[in-house]
Amino acid sequence: AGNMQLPSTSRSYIDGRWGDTTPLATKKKLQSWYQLENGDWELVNVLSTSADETVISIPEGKVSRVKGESLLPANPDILDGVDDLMQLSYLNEPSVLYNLQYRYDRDMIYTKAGPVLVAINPFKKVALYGNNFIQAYKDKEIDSPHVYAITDTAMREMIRDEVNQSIIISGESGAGKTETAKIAMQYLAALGGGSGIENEILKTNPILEAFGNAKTSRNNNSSRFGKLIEIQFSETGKISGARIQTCEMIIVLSAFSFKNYYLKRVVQCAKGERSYHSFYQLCAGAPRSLKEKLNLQNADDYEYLRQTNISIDGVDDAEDFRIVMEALDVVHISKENQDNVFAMIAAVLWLGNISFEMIDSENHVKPVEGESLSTVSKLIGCSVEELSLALSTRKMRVGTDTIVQNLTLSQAIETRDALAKSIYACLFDWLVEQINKSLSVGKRRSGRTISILDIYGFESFDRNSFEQFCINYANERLQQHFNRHLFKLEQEEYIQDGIDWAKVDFEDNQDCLNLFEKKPLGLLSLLDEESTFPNGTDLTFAEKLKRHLRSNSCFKGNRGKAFTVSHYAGKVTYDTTSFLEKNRDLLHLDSIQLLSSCSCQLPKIFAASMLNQSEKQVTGPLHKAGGAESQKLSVAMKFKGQLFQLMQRLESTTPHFIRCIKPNNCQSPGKYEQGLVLQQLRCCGVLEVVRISRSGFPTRMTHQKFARRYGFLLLDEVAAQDSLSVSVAILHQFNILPEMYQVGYTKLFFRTGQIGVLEDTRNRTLHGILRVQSCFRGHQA
Ligand code: AOV
Ligand code: MG
Repeated sequence: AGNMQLPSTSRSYIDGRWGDTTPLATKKKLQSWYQLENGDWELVNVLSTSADETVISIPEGKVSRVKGESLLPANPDILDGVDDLMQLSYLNEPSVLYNLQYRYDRDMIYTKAGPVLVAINPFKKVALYGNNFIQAYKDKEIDSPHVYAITDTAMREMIRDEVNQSIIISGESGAGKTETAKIAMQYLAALGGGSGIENEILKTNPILEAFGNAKTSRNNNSSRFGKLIEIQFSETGKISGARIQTCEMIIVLSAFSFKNYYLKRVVQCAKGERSYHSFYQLCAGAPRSLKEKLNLQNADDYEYLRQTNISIDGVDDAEDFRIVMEALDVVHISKENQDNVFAMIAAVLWLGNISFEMIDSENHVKPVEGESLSTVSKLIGCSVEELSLALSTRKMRVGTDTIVQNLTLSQAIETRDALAKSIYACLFDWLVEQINKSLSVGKRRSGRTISILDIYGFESFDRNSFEQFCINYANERLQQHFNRHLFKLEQEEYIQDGIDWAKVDFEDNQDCLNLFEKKPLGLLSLLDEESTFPNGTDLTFAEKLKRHLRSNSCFKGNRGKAFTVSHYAGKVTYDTTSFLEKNRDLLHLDSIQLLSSCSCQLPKIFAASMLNQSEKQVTGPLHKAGGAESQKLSVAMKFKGQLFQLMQRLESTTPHFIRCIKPNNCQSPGKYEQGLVLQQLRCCGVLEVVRISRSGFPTRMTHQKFARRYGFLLLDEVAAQDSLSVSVAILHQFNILPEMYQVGYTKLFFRTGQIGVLEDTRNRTLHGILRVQSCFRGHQA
């Protein structure tokens, strides 16, 4: 069979060009990278090299003598700004950094790293989007890396392989994930357009952002929830590519909201941050009639909001409110329901203004009667007395008796804030549910889907709490998904198919995941156990961890209440302060009962969903002796459950990865900080991916599929009709170079880019055939 590659051929695909760490002294290259004291790399000219020193000239003309090892080879000028890092001859860190910066300086914010798209946040408008670009990417007139391009690939693969796709977007806070997700949605909306649903899909963004985003110190529009948007397409013909316009789109949103702890910002904000946009938008933008109906004041009249700056530079909350209202119309949220939503926001704000007064010498309190109390009761639909009672007492069951206990000031404030947070949390979930209902009304649930995941990236701060603990755990799982997909599966598949492939080591983070998930001695189990102990404290929790997890290599106990986890992206030290409280997520039963007795519709729905949740998890907290609190599933366990569901959904898809990079910490355009970028590239495994992808065969197809797909392009009859022979004949006819592919037992393996040539020919030929057929039909008629 000619020059067919036999599976047993022994070759090393890691060519000599991986000389990243080869000391320069052994090379003849004239330009190299020299690391400055601040850690940045600079391009220098090499004047001479000898066995123990190298003479270089730095751009300002200074000449230095340095050790050969301190230099790394630079790529030739001709490779400046290549659009796939895989094309670089030298893949050392400075070369990658330089290439990305070269492009970034020219507003080319997207670069491929093998199969992964790297996106660097421009922090300004760049002329890369809109209908002309969408059309150009669709018609393949442009092939430079872009969110549009990767989305187009997902679309084509969905149709070609009949497999669901996912676009997984990750990166640090402020790196551009949410914007990137919107750009991908824009592309899908444009391609799947026609039915009007595409506009509805896009309008979900301003709504979700109003209710789920807030200003943080790192991002003025930071998403405080993760979201998975599943867009459904109707069945399409088997012929790929052409007819995607007819696709019907249905959106299924899953918002992974971080209930309790992120909701803290409803009632309390840190310096330089703000609560959720929706509060400020309502105060600034509500029309007069709505203002009167809700007894709305200015934002700085509300205790929950006045703790920090009310406005954000360059943001017009009143205008944004109009956009949200319009969007609510577009996604068919009725005017009545819109008013209900606004009433709930106002109720939360007014709750914060309720203050308390002493009623006895034992520190017991009751709410001060007045505007705040009466407005809240009106907004949720209960009497002032009922509200007052719910905020100042707690019913306890002792045996068969119920006793009423008065609350102290701190208990009352905690009860009030917990109620505010739960109302807001329920409101967000309810809204997502309404949007989902409205967007999938009467639509078929068959066909394939593309899911877009926009989820908080790895976080490591000076002080890390329960929030970071959960977020980083989620990222650990996603990283495993990424690793598995790109490295493990790849390698296993080569081996399984008899392809000889130099083994490549890759980071496996299973140990760290075990640290979190192992039962009964893992971080999550131990946290839950301690949360249920009445005497458990943050300190006893920390001590427990140190006692049981000492032997795990990813764990280190620190002094006092802290512990350190070695994550794939680096070490993070967590402070256990408030861990137990945040994990318990208690809401007083009295508050739920209050909501369920309200005459307004939403509070009743919220109460039902809270009860539903708690009853499912713990049998009858209502009937337990002394059970005055509704014990829900712990936050960490709920989070783990959601995460597993998410991973399960992703497992069955072909993933496409976009890694967003933040070039500076000041949200300003044009500033590219090498150190910051490098750290992120390392965190998300981009460098590793390039190395592995280039040395392997990322594209693969079964013999059958290959023969079926391209067989009709064969010019000569093939003697044997089995798919292997047909495949080999195709490879020959198209002169695919032997080093560009391998033939396995069941599959063909190709190096990056090879299958594109065949696909183009196939598409051109198919279009030719279709044109001939339609001419022929026209002729007949
Ligand atoms: P994030 O989603 O990754 O952070 P965003 O998508 O909100 O980050 O981006 C932060 C800001 O960067 C946006 O508000 C824009 O001003 C700017 N930006 C991002 N991408 C682009 C782009 N392609 N073109 C122009 N500006 C852009 V967080 O949600 O905080 O993790 O929780
Ligand atoms: Mg975001």
